[in-house]
Amino acid sequence: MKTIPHALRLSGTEAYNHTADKRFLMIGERANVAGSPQFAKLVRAGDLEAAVEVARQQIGNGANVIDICFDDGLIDGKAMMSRFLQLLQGEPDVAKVPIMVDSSKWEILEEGLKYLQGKGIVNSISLKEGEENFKKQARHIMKYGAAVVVMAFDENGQAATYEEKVRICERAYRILVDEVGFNQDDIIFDPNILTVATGIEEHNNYALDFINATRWIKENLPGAKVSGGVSNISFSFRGNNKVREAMHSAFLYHAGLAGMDMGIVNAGMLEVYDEIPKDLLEHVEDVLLNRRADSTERLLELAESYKGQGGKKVEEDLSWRDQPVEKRLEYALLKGIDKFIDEDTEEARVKYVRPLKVIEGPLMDGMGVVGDLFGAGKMFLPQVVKSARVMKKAVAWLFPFMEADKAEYLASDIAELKAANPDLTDDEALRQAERARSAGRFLIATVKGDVHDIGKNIVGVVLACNGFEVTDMGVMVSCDKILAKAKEIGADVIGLSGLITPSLDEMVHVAKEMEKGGFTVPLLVGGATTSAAHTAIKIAEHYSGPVVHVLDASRSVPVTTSLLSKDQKEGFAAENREKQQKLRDNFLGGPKKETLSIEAARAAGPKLDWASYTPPVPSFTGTRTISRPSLRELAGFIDWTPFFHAWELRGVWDRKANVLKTKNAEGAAEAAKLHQDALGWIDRIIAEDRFRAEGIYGFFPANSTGDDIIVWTDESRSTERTRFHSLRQQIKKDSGKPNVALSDWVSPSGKDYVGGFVVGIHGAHEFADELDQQIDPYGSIMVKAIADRFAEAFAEFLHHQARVEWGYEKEDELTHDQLIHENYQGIRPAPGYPAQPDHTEKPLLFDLLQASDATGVTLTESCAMHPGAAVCGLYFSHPDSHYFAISELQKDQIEDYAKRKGISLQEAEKWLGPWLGYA
Ligand code: B12
Repeated sequence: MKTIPHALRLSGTEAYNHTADKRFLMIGERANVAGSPQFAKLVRAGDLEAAVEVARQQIGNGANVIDICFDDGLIDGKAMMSRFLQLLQGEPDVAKVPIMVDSSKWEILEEGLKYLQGKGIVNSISLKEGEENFKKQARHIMKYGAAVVVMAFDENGQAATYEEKVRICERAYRILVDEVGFNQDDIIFDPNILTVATGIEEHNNYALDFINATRWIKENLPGAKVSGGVSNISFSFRGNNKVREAMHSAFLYHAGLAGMDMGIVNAGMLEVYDEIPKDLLEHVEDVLLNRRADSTERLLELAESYKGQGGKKVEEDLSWRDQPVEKRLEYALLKGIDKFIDEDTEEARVKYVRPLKVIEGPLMDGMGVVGDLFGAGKMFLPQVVKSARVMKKAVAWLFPFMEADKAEYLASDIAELKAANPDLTDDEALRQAERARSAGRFLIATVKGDVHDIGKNIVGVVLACNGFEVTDMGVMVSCDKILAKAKEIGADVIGLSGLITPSLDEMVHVAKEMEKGGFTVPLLVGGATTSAAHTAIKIAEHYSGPVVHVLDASRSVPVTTSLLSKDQKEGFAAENREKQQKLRDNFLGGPKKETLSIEAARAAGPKLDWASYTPPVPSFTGTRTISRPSLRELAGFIDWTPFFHAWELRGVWDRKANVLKTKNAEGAAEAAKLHQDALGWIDRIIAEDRFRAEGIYGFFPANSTGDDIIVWTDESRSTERTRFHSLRQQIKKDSGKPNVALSDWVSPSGKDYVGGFVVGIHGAHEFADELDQQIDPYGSIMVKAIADRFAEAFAEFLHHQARVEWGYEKEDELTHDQLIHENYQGIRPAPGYPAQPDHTEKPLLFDLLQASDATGVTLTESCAMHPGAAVCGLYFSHPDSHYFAISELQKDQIEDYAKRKGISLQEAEKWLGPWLGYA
């Protein structure tokens, strides 16, 4: 009898046998919405013919198998899989090759199996949800006769190390072969190719772990094949194709020697192994094979010389290394170079004998230069934060030496103090000695109920750069914790930060408690929602020490320096008090804007012709959850301008030219660098799966009644499900423009609807914490700033989707630019924004959408959202709807509003404090 040799046997309409004589099996990666934005766009636009063309091109480029994936929050993956596979069957030159149906959702894979012609591959299943599920799925695949990709994942997560990979693959193999009866030739393992050279030590062995696991699988699990997504390996070098291509080829070379059979590969990004320049190959292999402790740094350094140089190497200018150590430290601080910082700091330590002298001497001198240049607008915040990283690293190097030294110098300082004042206790002398050695102790925290910290973190870094000892207590810190800590460390200044209005009340509370507790140290107030006026009128009067509002990080240094300087302190505090008195006088006695009674304001509202208006009807009512949409896709919706503002680079980002439009040419150059860096971070975030985007949106039958919006349980519009409340402008207008409220744009009696949404980006805080531990304040701030951009981008992307579902916008009608600049019909006002400043409308929205269960986004007691990178709001479709601002609210409206909401007047006044037009 003839025996058929073992091989992975696949087919489309034609057979493809991956026999031993065949080389690497190439899986085309471009017909995958997760990996190819172009393919995703075509599919979403319903242009399936062009999408089929993408598959066809893959075959032309040498792919043996086509990977097809529709995992995208906005695509009905199941329906699209069947439709697309059926379409492919009608294209003989495409249908001839085997197909890999790819999804993380079982129901999509199941659907794909029904429509696979010939013998394809299912990508993938795993032990993630336990053995029973795994077996059930494997049996189902076997029934259809397909091969299977098994990811090295189990109930505890993804296999990263060699041991985990081997253990999980062996376990899966034994179940498949021994218990399920799966053909061993049809089993393909994907032991996870993970990114190397990330700067995190645990990642250094990732490539070698994959290669070794491959070898083990091929030697110990008969018939099994090994596959993987190759481009993951090189994500750290995004933007540097020369290095990436070299990494892919070298990786495939070594993984191939170990027995790797196939991979998802972009054939256009492969260098011929033998043609990789020798020094590059050596550095790349050092990284991949983890041959040296400093291989990442060395490759990063070499990579610089291949950037945009068409592969040609340029010599790095190291002439600054010939200067004396003080100048080298200054140069490193100015340029943010940490490559030589340990050796230079050590040299200085030996030279200066005492470690503290190095800090007080060359390091502080260097930071002084940085501070001066920053103050003069010649250095930009991103550069300063990079300098801070170098400073922190130098201090970390000195720390163990300082600990040893501290006891000694303090003892001599204490002796001196006691000689001058024999009555001092030991404790007091120690405290004074420690304090004398610090420029000042600054305690900073984001107040209770608030989760925002980018602004606070920037202030902390900038103050630390200027020699202050900063203790950062993090976010959501209660008043008693702040005050206890201030006492414990002997804080010289307390700084409070807050982004949303409810935080203002918490700041008032802290001021009152400071007064009660007998504090005298200055209180600094900052954050987007704070203002000089509010600080003067509401906070300062409760505390007799100086209370100063600080606009931004640059100003935090001179303010703190003045407040801690013996000579300037009194003068500065007196001037501040005077300014605050003027603000109070203006508020109480200054000219008031003319306002209308709430009745008159309503009468001056817009007159819409509801009788001849037919509201658009959304394609569904109720909610839809969008779980983990592609971050690549969301990145296309990022509005970069606020990102630069967070880094104190003012201007407007031009998306087409990729430049910050600003009069300051140096600022524009810095912004361009920062943007490149941010793109690199986005790649890393995606490659390492750091962020998880979760969102929900929905539409509901609704009608207005006065200034309220009733949301009905169903189309019968008889039972109220919930009610949103809006506030009306009360300032008298001479322009003839109406006094608007959000409810004006919902029909009082027609078949109208409102929508709502909540989106959040999880994972940024955790990643930033990790970076903080690695002494990377730049990375930490960067990651949070990017998460905020993704939250906004997600909100924009979802609003676009909502308008399409609502039927008054087409999928491709507007460009990304138009979307970002809000050139569309309808609005998405967020509770807290100027059109409805009351944050307590958020719990109503969350309840209506059941948003916390669906997205993991929760509300704090101050109605801030957790995680911080989150946005929520309502959708209005009316063509006249627009954004506006509420101010000078009068007591008659607040009384009416409180009644409508079923809360007390005081409660309403508390939440709307800054918008009240009466004292
Ligand atoms: C970007 C942005 C966001 C980002 C997050 C920003 C962040 N992480 O800080 C995202 C998109 C996630 C967001 C969401 C929301 N936002 Co918002 N957002 C902004 C925006 C446009 C810029 C804020 C910013 O990042 N600035 C850059 C940073 C670096 O500046 P900063 O925080 O102000 O800090 C600087 C200074 O204030 C100062 N500083 C800060 N703290 C301290 C502390 C001390 C001691 C000192 C000395 C100095 C200091 O120095 C810092 C560095 O220079 C502002 C509008 C504006 N122009 O300010 C609205 C704004 C802050 N947002 C607002 C609102 C309402 C919201 C939402 C509630 C909307 C919603 N319903 O979804 C949510 C709330 C999110 C949550 N988790 O609860 C309101 C807040 C006002 C209010 N009524 O409460 C604002 C003012 C917009 C507005 N005009 O109404 N927002």
